[in-house]
Amino acid sequence: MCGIVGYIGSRQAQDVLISGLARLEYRGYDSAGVAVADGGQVVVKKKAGKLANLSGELEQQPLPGTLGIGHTRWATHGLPNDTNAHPHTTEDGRLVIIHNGIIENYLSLKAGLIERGHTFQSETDSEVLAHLIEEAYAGDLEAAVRAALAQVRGAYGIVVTHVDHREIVAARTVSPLVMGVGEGEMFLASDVPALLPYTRDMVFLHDGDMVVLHDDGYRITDLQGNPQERPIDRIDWDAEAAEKGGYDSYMLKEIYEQPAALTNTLMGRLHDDTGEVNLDISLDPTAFKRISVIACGTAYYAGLVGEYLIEQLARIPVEVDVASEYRYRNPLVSEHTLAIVVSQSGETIDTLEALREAKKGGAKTLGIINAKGSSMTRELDDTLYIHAGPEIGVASTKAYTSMVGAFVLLALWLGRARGTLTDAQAQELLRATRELPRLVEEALNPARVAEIKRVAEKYAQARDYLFLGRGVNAPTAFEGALKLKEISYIHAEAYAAGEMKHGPIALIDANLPVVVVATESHLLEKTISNVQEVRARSGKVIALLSDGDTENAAHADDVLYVPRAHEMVSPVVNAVALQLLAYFTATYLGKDVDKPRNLAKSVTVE
Ligand code: HGA
Repeated sequence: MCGIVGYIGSRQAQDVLISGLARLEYRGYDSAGVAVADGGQVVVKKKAGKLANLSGELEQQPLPGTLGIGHTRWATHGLPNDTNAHPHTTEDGRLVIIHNGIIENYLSLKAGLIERGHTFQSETDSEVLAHLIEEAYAGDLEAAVRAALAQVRGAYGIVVTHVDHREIVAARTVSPLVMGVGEGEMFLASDVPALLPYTRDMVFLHDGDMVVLHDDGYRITDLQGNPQERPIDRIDWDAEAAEKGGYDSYMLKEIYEQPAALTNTLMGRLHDDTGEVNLDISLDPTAFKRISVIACGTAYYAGLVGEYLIEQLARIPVEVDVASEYRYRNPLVSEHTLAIVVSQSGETIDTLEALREAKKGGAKTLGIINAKGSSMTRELDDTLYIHAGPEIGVASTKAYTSMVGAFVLLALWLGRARGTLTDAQAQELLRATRELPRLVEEALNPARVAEIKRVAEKYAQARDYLFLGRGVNAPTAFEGALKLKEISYIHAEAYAAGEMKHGPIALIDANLPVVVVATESHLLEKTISNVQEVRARSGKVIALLSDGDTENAAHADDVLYVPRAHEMVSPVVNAVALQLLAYFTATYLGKDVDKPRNLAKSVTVE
């Protein structure tokens, strides 16, 4: 999290910083700040709250200068106020830093610095970096940054400038940094969309890289000063795609992008004539005995769908772990384990560290990931990219359905390779999978969307919600509840429907809307029995039913019809209706769906 932008060249730096930060605001919006260098001075302007607070002031009083650094913050240490906003400076204001990450030993470093006469302005961990660099500075900024970083433990993407140098020095450990290469100008950012309007030539810095940027070039070394070669990748993302494109919010745009995102996930990978799936990965599908899926948040729920699919179709034991638990529970891993990490950004620190834990135990590793060139992709044996395109809305939508799509492909691939699926079964499932983009398109048709909006508004004043689902759609219920919580702040619980009677049934009364995923499935009758149990306690049933199921509609207060899909792929189609339910509830309540409170995307702190 935290958005970082740096610029050196001939443009007005302020313009590049503000436009870049606007594209990164999903990474944090507790405060925003810039520092712009002009001749012999660096001027800092920073403000608590969203970027608009700062950009409004800068419009009135622009900061001239062609070198600058900027930051949007998701606070970890210190309140989200003006003082704790980045950039941070030394006492004399001559050296300026921005930082993404956490300096874990900052308290002891700070105590030492105070003893040696430094005064601190903020409560952040980040400020120690400014003072440490100043202490090590003897005319060579790069050397001073290197010496300071040798003293810190933790995660950082750090960008530094000094009044006496026309250069920017940056370094990363764990937190991401990408460099944009222009003609006579250079850029830095924590993510690609910030730079797309200026350049498509990007260098993804690796863990432990340091870079010095000048107007006409750059030099990469490791933290010890040894030169490093990194390729320049040409990014084919459309800058338009990273913007809202006419929708009210990124989230809504991304919901509507799902047919295209799924097409990209599946493209070139399905061969229905032979029943084969081509994933272009080198993994030996017969070389392991069990699978550990490791992820956080929405990606974790995609992993739960994956567990069901892989166990059903490929008959391999799968367990799914929350990454922050996995990494500290001394997991049982061997060379017969395949660890699958799932992450939109490929930067989620909990998942990255869990991946390292799995590798230590000898596991083979595979990632289901969206962002190319991200940290995880460099440490994995194989990556199955979901190709969903940039996801800016903090609450994941298209990345979720594409992750589930990727698990369908993986389960089929494993099932074929391990002989658990016949040609006929594989062909049927491949056909069903190929249908997904069309079915999701159909799930988004205006009449259905209007009905979801009506139901969302009808129950928008509810204090709590309950979501239920069974089998492969139990995780659909979990993800539906998470989406509602994230963006509308309504308390929502989710349970496997059969589990309701073992506890949560006590919550049911006439004020509780209960969303039941009851689409076509071998468990449908059992799910309908659970619906009856809710009705018997006066709960309000909102049923997700397959098109044409008028019989079961009679048991529900409200029905959201979704296109009929093969049970194994139905979580993709069903998720869309629940995304829209959350979306319309939140917008009706006046919430900012793209920047829900307390949340940020691409969580690079523990
Ligand atoms: N620890 C710093 C930076 C926080 C961060 O990177 N968030 O994602 C702070 O609290 O300002």
